[in-house]
Amino acid sequence: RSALRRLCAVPAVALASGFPLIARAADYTLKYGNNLPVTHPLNIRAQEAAERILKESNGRVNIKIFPNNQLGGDTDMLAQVRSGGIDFFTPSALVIATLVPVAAINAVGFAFKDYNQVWSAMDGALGAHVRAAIAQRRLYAFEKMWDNGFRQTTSSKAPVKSAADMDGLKIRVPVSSLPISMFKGLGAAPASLQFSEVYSSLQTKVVDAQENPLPIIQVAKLYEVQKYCSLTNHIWDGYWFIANGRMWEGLPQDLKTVVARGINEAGLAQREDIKKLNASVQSDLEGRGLLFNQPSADSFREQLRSAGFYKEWQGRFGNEAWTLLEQAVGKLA
Ligand code: X2X
Repeated sequence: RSALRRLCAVPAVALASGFPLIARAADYTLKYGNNLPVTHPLNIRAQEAAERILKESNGRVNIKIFPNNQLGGDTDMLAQVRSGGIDFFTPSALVIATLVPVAAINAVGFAFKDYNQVWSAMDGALGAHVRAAIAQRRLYAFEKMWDNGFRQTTSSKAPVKSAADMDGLKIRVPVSSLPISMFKGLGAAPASLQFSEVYSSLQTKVVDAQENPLPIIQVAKLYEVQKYCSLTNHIWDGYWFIANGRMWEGLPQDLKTVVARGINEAGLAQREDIKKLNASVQSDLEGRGLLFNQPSADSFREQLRSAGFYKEWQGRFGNEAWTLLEQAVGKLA
């Protein structure tokens, strides 16, 4: 044992004496898990952020990325970031809402009209309200949310042209109560599944439909197992970049500054990537065989109103959060 320890001590001694050939091990080796393929802009920008942070911290902070559900599905990663098994995670607002219910507020059906409304709300008072609620669970949410996008509906059966076409539709939704309630309100038969299960559940016809932003449909190759894409724009969804609270509190202030700057600025660049992608992704997916249609939002909104969806969720989120949402998007119900 002590011989082993002496052996291990050699590099440290060499380092202390300025031995130039041995790289300094990082003070903080931090694990970041996410649910998306490496080709998604979230992973491309996160990789850049990790490289920048390594450099600007002079090698002291080394963030290792585990993409594509390598560490388990969203439910597992949420548990791991709470326990400290991993240090960072990017849950969608829908996913972190299983722990912090008010986080689903940006996903209220047909609330946001466009990205101007989205970013002014999420970078402003509504986002601050959600971040404070996340902090209550001893998780630190970085200031800038990353973009997932406006969610669209795909199916192997038929296009969704109006709310009536949702009737009985077997559609996968994330593990989260808001989309379950919303799709039930629309008359569909939603099933909660983690993203790690989506491709195979569509392939084996456990479900016929799913809903996700176009960039995800592209990078996860969902066009291989779906035929129709209806541009329903029913939910705007984003990713909160969160850190384990104990890890974050223990990080020295100078490193907090480097890490937060790296992550927040990468998030802003990632928003731009999605914006650019949005201009070309539909024609790419058409080329891969998806058939598109663009239904009007009216019948969906009407159906949700008459099902009492908005009233119910106003009650569940509470008046403070609901007022912040309506200040950003106008009256909803
Ligand atoms: O699970 C999904 O559908 C995804 C990838 O959009 C989320 O992370 C919520």
